[in-house]
Amino acid sequence: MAATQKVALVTGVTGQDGSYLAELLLEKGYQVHGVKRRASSFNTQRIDHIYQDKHENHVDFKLHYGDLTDSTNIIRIIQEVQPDEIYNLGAMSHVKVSFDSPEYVANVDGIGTLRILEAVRILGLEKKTRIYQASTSELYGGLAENKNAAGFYDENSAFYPRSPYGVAKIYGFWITKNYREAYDMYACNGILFNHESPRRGETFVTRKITMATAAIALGKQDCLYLGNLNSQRDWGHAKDYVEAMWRILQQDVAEDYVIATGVTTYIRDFVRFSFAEIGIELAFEGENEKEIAKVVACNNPDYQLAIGTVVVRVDPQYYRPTEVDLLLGDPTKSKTQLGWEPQYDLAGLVKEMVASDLEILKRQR
Ligand code: NDP
Ligand code: GDR
Repeated sequence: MAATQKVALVTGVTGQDGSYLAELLLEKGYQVHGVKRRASSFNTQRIDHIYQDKHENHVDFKLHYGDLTDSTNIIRIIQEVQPDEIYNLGAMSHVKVSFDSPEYVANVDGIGTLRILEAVRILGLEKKTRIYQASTSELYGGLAENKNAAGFYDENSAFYPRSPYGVAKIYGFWITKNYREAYDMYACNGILFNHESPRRGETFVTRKITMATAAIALGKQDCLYLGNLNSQRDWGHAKDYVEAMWRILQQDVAEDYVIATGVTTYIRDFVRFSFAEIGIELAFEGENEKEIAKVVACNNPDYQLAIGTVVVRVDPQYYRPTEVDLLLGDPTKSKTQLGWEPQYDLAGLVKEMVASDLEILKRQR
């Protein structure tokens, strides 16, 4: 390792963001250590392309088995790695699933953050190691009265989480801020709004939609069942958002930042945009559980669907006990202070996701 080479530790490296962040840090010349969980089947698909054989002379990407529920393991890894930067991305990140396993999500997403901060303190690395905490727009809970005068959520908006996930993440947010203030640690929250990519987990709504678009086009699926089509999300591209994470840790002063696009879109419209990518025009009709989407035009000779075919239905099993209706973030601070500028818009994101899912499904054929 070169004398000046920076060392980063990434929890959640096998996830969507962890994989893009690891790529970015390697490009920037870092030595990157990732924490992966032991699983009974392979869980490294997103990082296999950057894996380096341990037997090679110079290895910049290393994996460690670990779990955010295990303090001793976290302390040992941090002691061994002596990181300049820790990106705590590991989490049970599915909002709907958090209603089914609320205690687990509190342990991983809430107390897991404390375990990282305490490990750094126990090891006396407070002045060496900078910490990024993956906070989320779910902290705001979509409460209308908490938006700023312009109608956006920003760094000063009040929180009102609406799920066990959001409540666990609010602990992570405050404990990060508290350690910064109490022990003068460089520890920051990135309050990231939804961000997606071809590597998004298949049960999150965008990927579920783009996968189904491809599967329906190729005749592998008849209908896509979704939950609440009326919620609105501020969707960006994960590649842009990991760049913001890195920038947050390169400032002179540790602060918290909102990362968002400033544009919000209905789930229903994401469905429309996704099918439009393969030349299929949809019309929605009906309300609530009875809402459906039908094909009204088919402009692609490769993907012929009969006019009138119902391709989307609502299944209330996907509704959440409490929903976040609308998220819209104000990225002014991150743009001015971090110089962060996203490269993708929603159209580019949808295009890339649909193309990738078509490729994947065609290969499987
Ligand atoms: P993913 O769900 O794709 O990845 C989560 C990662 O955390 C995976 O590597 C997973 O491992 C790991 N993980 C889960 N449980 C544990 C545990 N007990 N100990 C250690 N690691 C664990 O999430 P994203 O990449 O989309 O998100 C990254 C982070 O950013 C998360 O903290 C998420 O809550 C937060 N966030 C995400 C946003 C988004 O829109 N994507 C927006 C705002 C915040 P495995 O692969 O084994 O399951
Ligand atoms: P979210 O993302 O809850 O915002 O959390 P998700 O894609 O799961 O849901 C977005 C919205 O779509 C509605 N929806 C459905 N959602 C899923 N998953 N499946 C469906 O079938 C479906 N139908 C409608 C949901 O009700 C919701 O309103 C994501 C995660 O990445 C979090 O970790 C992160 O913190 C936040 O984004 C910001």
